[in-house]
Amino acid sequence: MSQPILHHYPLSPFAEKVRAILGFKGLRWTSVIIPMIMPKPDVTALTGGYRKTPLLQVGADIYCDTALIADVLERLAPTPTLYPAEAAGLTRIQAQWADSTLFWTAIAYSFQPAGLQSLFGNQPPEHMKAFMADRAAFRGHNAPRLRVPEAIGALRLYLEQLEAQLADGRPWLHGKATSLADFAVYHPLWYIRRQATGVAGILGEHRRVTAWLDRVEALGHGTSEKLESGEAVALAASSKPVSTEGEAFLDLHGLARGERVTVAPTDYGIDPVEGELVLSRPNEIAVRRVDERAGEVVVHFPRIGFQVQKVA
Ligand SMILES: N[C@@H](CCC(=O)N[C@@H](CS)C(=O)NCC(=O)O)C(=O)O
Repeated sequence: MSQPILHHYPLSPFAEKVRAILGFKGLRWTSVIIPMIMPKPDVTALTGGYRKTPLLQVGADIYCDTALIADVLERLAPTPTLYPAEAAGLTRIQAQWADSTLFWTAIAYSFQPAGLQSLFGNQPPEHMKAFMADRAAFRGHNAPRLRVPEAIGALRLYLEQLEAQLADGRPWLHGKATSLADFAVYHPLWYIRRQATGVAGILGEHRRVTAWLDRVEALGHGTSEKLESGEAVALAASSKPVSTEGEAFLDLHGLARGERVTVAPTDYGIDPVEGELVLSRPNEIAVRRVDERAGEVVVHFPRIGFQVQKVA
């Protein structure tokens, strides 16, 4: 199997979650830097419409959403595992909470005036305007919207709860072994930590949490080499997707393998991807599509958080 390619940009929290998992697993990977806002022509050539960050590409297979990307990296490098026995079940549940509730709380908290200043302070004002307009469209009406006082109140409580989770001196959130929850809880707090002291200071009041954040950061990002996004599209075009023939097919929609469908996130950034449904596992769905530039690709999604619709 070829080296995994991460499509990402430095400031993306969800990308940081994957970079840290790559570091934990000690993997070699290829880094493709993509734009922070639309348009992203090379991303959509690969996905057919999905625009969220990050994406993982392995040849002509494109994996969307970090919940699935974590499982793919686990398949590529089973040890060290993201799912140790002592954390079984709970680690995925805490990760789901962190990727939704904690993430949107951290975003609302970071977008207070002092946070925006430290994120965009040294860039031209048009840049922040374009970013805010892009994200308003991206969020639509479904992403949670907290005002700053509610975000501060919630964040304080969540940090206290995490501090309590670490109170017995355990190094990782679920005990002696690192698990998926460590990476999912880390990335929203990493985003806050990068900001000016006034904003990031809320973390310093929680000593066990900050020591744990240091431990996750110390795992690093593995070893990467750079590639241009156009070259990644060409690489997809010259590769063949992994065959899905003969895989058990879980039918929840009254659909047969090969039917034309759209797959779209149910929360925000809901741009649909159209193709032939070629994979339907309990935890993963995938469509095959043919793109002018990327050729035949299979685009994979986790089941949770996505909806499948038959194309009329
Ligand atoms: N559920 C998705 C969430 C990804 C997400 O919201 N990513 C943000 C960046 S951290 C994003 O896509 N922002 C808009 C963009 O990059 O165009 C995942 O786990 O990958």
